[in-house]
Amino acid sequence: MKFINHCLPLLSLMILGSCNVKKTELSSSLKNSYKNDFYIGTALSADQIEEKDAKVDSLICRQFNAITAENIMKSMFVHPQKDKYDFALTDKFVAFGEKNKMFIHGHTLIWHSQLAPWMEKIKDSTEMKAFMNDHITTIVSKYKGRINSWDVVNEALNDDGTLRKSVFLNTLGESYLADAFKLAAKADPKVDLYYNDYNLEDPAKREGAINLIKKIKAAGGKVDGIGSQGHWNLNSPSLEEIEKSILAYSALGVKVAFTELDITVLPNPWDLKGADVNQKFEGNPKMNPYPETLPDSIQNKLAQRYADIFKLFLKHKDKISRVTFWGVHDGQSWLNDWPIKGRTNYPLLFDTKLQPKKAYNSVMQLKEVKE
Ligand code: 9MR
Repeated sequence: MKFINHCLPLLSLMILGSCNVKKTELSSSLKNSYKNDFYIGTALSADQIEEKDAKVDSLICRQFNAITAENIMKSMFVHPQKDKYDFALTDKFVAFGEKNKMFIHGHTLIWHSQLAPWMEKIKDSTEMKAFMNDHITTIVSKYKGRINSWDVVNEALNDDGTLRKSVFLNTLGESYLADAFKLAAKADPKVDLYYNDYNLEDPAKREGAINLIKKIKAAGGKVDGIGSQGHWNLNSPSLEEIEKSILAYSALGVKVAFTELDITVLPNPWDLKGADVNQKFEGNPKMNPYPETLPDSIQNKLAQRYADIFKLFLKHKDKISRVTFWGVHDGQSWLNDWPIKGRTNYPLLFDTKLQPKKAYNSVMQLKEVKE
């Protein structure tokens, strides 16, 4: 009898074919603790989508109930040639989410970066319109009813709130924004459509984003949410600005998601007066102060920062649909290579050995105290 009881959860998981996570482990997890508040997501690398490492796989399934593809859905990978799409990995990504009953977010349809070389050559409006039409319609239709939300347009704004002079703006003018949202809604009328960007807590960019959403809506586009990326640091943006942004975006009648959350603990070369941001920083130990381990003092600061942020998120949980971390663990973070290559950063809740950090405990404790 004992044996049967012990094995049942595992057996049922094996039958379902989802990740190998014991029920006892599930009870103490981010996704479980926050299940009544908002989705807790993570960005997956190609290897993680392919389930190459069983330990990482089990951590993903245990802790997260929403997924975003960190790179493989970007246009250069999914649409490498004009008449050729490559859905091999995107199919696996969607299957992974379905198998594990996760919320599946598509990132991203219209973005000036990581374009395929053939797209960068598009110079006139007729060709660009044809590209947008084909790209959005093909991808969104393919996953209709299976992908739960899309970043339709990514990073269309400059930091001062004006429109970025991207290849899309240059060829099509402002109308490309509403058109992108219309095309996506036509391909899947039920899927949630987001505008996604970084620095959306800065007052000037916030104003720009508010105007952008209003304009898209006025032109007949369906916008369901704003994705604030949340590539933050230990001191900024301030909680006040984050809160103002949640309130301002939600007042537009859209959902607010934090879509790429991570917190750098390393010095930023742009804060150095007169510094030239280039290779010169490489190999400079001052810019990579914690190559082996993170000192307790900074570990504690990171934990406090995450606690403050999640406390605020919980205060506004009625407005927040999802909080997604940009990666599963510190070892995979893009922040190890940006803005300087080859540093050691500590921006997430799990360390390179997949162990929960103090920051994980502080995020979990917020729920334990209350319940
Ligand atoms: O994390 C992604 C990194 O692996 C890629 O090299 C990079 C290419 O531009 O994109 C990173 O993800 C970005 C995301 O798609 C959009 N917002 C900013 C993210 C960090 O650069």
